[in-house]
Amino acid sequence: MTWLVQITYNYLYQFSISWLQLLRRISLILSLTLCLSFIGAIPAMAANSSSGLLKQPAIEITVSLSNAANELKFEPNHLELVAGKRYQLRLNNPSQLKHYFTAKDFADGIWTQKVEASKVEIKGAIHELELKPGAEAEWMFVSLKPGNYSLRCSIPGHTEAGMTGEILVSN
Ligand SMILES: [Cu+2]
Repeated sequence: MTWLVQITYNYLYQFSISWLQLLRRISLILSLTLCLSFIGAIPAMAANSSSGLLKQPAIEITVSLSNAANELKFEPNHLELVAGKRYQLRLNNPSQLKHYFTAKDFADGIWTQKVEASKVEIKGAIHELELKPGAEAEWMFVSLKPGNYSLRCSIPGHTEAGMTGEILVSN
């Protein structure tokens, strides 16, 4: 009789071990899947953009980098965008100095369709644009990630002189 108990016990013990291993495996697979789907979220949003978000008419925004009086400021220096909308950001530099439109964190949270400047079209990730005196550029993008981002001109001394701004992307 005892041997039967022993066998049953062994069987149950082994069964519970393999059950535990199975559970562990399932949770590992689950967390891996969650991890992968999280990593895949941004490209998935971008892929979504190509079908739906990119078809919506672009909202035009014009920003001047400095002005004819060479004042070190963006005009306007406060931009308000809405996540999931398509934008055409028109940049121009009416001054006699070169300036930068630098907004790295903002650029990380958008999906750039293209940047167009003097018959050249640039595609891919863009974080900063340099505009020489009299230059114009057009940045087409879809804003994705809500947040409050800082904008600045990265020419030495310009940020310090107040050539800064903020870009608010709301939900
Ligand atoms: Cu500047």
